[in-house]
Amino acid sequence: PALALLPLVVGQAYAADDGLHKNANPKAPKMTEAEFTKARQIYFERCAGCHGVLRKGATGKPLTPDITLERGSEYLKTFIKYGSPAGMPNWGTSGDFTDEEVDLMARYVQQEPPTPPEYSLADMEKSYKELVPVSKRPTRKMNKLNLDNLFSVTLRDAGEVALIDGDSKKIINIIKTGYAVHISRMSASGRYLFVIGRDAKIDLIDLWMPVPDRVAEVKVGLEARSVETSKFKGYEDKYAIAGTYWPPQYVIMEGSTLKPLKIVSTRGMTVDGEYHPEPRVASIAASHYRPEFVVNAKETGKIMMVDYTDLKNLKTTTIDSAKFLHDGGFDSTGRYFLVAANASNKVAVVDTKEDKLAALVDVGKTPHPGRGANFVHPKFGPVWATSHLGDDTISLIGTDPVKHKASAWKVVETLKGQGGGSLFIKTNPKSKNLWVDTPLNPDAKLNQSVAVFDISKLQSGYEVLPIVEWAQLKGAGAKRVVQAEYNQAGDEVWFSVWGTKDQESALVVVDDKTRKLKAVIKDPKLITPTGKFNVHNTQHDVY
Ligand code: DHE
Repeated sequence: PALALLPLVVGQAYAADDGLHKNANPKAPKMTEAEFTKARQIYFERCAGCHGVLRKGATGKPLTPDITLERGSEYLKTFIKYGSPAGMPNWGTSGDFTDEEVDLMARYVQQEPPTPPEYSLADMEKSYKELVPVSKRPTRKMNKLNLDNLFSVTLRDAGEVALIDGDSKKIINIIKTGYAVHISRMSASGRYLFVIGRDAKIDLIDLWMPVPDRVAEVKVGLEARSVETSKFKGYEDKYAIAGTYWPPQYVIMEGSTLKPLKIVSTRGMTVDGEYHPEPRVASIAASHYRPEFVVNAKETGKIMMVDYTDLKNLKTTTIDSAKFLHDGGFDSTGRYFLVAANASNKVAVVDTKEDKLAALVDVGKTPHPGRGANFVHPKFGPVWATSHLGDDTISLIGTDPVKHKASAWKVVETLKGQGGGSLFIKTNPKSKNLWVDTPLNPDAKLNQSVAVFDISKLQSGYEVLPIVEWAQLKGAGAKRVVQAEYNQAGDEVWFSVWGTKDQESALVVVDDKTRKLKAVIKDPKLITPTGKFNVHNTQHDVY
């Protein structure tokens, strides 16, 4: 009927009123209900992560109609199509969005944001499935794999993970998971692998099976990014925790089955004393010093130390830090957790032994460390490093308050990298190299290569390795190098060459000592690889 005839292009008048999205804001550009539904899905898949479901902004700018209507469609379209060096992806020129989709999204963000439904413990219980009950699982390792050197690789747009044997570089299994899996985490024992999709579906994979595969699943919300498992002595493999972006809450589950046990909402006041309806759960880490999870609420800047010894009488120490908490990792001793408060341009340091804020450190623009990189600086002793989305710098923060007190929790040195748009930085205790990617830089030369510094002569600058060129891929479209991960021995570093869904992608393995190409892993099934998690390094927080 009328709806089917409505054009999907800009500027054209709509023939009839029926089929149009009824917006609370009469100034918003018109769109049909079908367009609104499509845009809402694209927004969820591509935009909500940075800008928030309610579009109040965090890593990305706020996109509420009071702001977007003022900017107007043309400005928004340019921004969406070409991106910005400060981290907005170039959705149009990368080939991810067509011109029609760019136009659609420019109009969508001028409408009032729809509020998604809540998600209860009962909803979780309905989705929960123990695919292989504990009683039917192996009682010892049933395969000959060197599990410590196994890699779990996110196949982003396929909704899968690939398990790859780090020794032979062979794919062991490709497992259907939630939509666009975000991270993989290991249980304390190294047996269970947990993966979480953007759609908040968690899959539990048992690495002891003859061919490692899924044994349980649960959906814990509508949108999520983080999952972790209990690691304190006596609680190994006992609990898992997942944080959701929507609804803003976290859930504690039984580690061996994913049975949901306890939900806690994160709605509340920001560190500035303002109510926030959507404090999304960003990174979560398991404390090594106490039976606690470190739960970082993005928009409020609150770090919750959640004690899991008694779920009925839950004790939580809430630490005020800075707004827009995102990703982070431990220092080399495992005592301090350093987390980027990205849009505040700060790194918060939590002492997990004392449950106190150790420091708030000013760094460059929009820090984005992944889990960061720990190494011993020739002059300042142990440091933890982050690169930035918003500028080309790398901040090195001193982490040893005992033997290097004057340097502790200060930026002791700032390095200049290739450019902004960096997401991940990595080294290994056995390496002299510090690797910095720039996948979100709009310049293809920068997003297709990585910079590598020699830790013993940081001031001599960096070498650029043309990772995408080395992969020798067929086909057009964006190809970004993303996230370095080491093998167990610390002598190989793996990169993803992240192409579009319909084009060839690859993993590129570099010899860490010589910085020369060691292997390219290609397979038609390796669709859009992004994050890679080596079992040993993930289990023991080695980075
Ligand atoms: Fe991530 C970690 C959120 C986009 C790949 N990402 C994280 C963490 C959070 C997060 C909160 C920390 C989890 C933890 O440690 O518990 N990421 C978000 C977003 O909100 C954002 C900005 C937008 C979105 O829509 O999701 C986003 N992330 C991306 C990507 O586009 C990346 C590059 C590709 C992909 O697969 O989606 C991506 N994020 C990763 C990876 C990690 C990660 C690989 C883990 C890094 C590590 O070494 O631990």
